[in-house]
Amino acid sequence: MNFIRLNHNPSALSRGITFILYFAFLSTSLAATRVQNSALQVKQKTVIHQVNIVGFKFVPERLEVAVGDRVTWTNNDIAPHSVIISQSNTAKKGKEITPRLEPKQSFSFQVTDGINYQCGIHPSMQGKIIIQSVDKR
Ligand SMILES: [Cu+2]
Repeated sequence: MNFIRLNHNPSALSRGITFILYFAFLSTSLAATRVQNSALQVKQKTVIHQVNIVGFKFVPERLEVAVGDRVTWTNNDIAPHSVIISQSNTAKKGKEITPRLEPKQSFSFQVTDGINYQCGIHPSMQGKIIIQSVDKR
């Protein structure tokens, strides 16, 4: 009797297989989507802009970045320098972005908004970080 009942139920079995195959396909698709998303996040995390400090200048003086990018200042000069927010941003004027950087030292900073900055030791050294629009990337 049991044997007959099993034979009479092939559609339930095939429905089960179909379900398993569908589930396997769905998990694979979801996994692929997750890999793409994490690749995108890694790509966004790795954007680091370099500012060279040389000849009592920030090079480049003007830098376009996206929010979340990093800027690394490296002192390749003979004198110590630092980076502070300049007087044009009254709310954060004088706020330290990097500590005092001796020759060959560098410091990395994650950008949250546009800033005008200057050297904390030599105020005539000026630089600017501008937030670029997302569609320009
Ligand atoms: Cu300086």
